[in-house]
Amino acid sequence: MALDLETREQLIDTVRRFVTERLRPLEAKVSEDDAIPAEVIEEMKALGLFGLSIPEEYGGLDLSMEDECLVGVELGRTSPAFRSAFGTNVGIGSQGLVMFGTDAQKAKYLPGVASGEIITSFALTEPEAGSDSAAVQTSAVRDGDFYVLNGTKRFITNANKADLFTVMARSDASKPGGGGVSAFLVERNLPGLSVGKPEKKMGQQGAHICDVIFDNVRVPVENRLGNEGEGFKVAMQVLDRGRLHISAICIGVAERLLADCVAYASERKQFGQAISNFQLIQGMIADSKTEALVAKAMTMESARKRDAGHSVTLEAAASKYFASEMVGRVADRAVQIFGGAGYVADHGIERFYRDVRIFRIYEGTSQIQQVVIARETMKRGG
Ligand code: COS
Repeated sequence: MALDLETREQLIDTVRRFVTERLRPLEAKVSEDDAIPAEVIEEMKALGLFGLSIPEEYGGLDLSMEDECLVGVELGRTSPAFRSAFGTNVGIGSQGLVMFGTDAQKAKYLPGVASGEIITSFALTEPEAGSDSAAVQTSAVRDGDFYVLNGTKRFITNANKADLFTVMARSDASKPGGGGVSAFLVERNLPGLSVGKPEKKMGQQGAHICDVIFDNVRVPVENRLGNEGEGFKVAMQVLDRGRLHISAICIGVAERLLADCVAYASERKQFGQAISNFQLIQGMIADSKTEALVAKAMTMESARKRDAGHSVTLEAAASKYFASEMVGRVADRAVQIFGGAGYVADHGIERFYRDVRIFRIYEGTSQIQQVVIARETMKRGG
């Protein structure tokens, strides 16, 4: 649902203040501790951040894609690990259920998802199915009123905190591609489900990814999401949406880094004057600003197109491709503008440089976005 302008401004203002006053002062601590303080998570719940995209009837804010992206830009102005805490509930962990769930499934889970009482997670990737996500090997064999799941999922965001997984598993072994895959809502406490240790990562400390192992996990038939064999399409449509959300976060990070660069360059003196007076510094600021504006324009336009009911497979891939590559360049220039101060940990610039690297990889690598963009462009004839 699109918010009226006043409510939208109020929401954005509230999120901006929360980010500035509450989250930014904790960036270094969260990175060091590799954890977000429990009281901050509670404040996020109270603000409704876990339910940004969940329909109002289940207790969420039911934001349109455009409004979610505008909020995403605000959330991007701090360490991306904070967003990750509720990012799966807003995006890939909940949207299969929102788009394809039955009324009974929605009534059972969505109120808890919206409030943050239920943490969700999206389990598609496997050791042998990364970019080639239609190649999932986790099996789901029908046994009466249950499916029995066996296999391993890899790099699953928030798996260590999750109560509910959307799992893509092969329910028809005779069909090797996406057509043999079904989606399931799998509760964490089912016997046979275990979660590995969080991986040690390059960046985004405070956000966690783990293996999820299924050892004869019996999932009730009523927890299948959509029809048998529709799981791959569920996953792809969830990702179409998720890619717009990630684009918005990339834009927010770029805007944050630009503000940091401008502040630093105005204050840092060399050759007897602020380095912001030098045109070679200005050139880097101009390039970063221009690219951030381009990413914002295309992401918001794509979000509005999705809100109008159109397919945005191409536009979401193009937005994510451009925005994630863009923020990589912006972070690189930020290190350059800060110089030695950007390379040491004190200003947090090197942390952002590491944090943004994953944006070019998860929810589809840049190369996969190129594949999707090219295919869709050829389908559309240009
Ligand atoms: N929306 C709806 N349906 C879609 C779709 C989309 N965005 N993308 C694909 N499909 C459908 C296709 O229409 C096709 O249906 P039919 O069999 O009825 O024709 C089916 O799904 C198979 O699609 P396709 O042939 O394109 O599958 P491929 O295996 O060739 O390629 C890619 C799929 C590479 C695009 C996909 O695997 C992908 O996005 N990989 C990256 C996965 C990813 O983002 N992983 C990150 C993990 S989650 S953090």
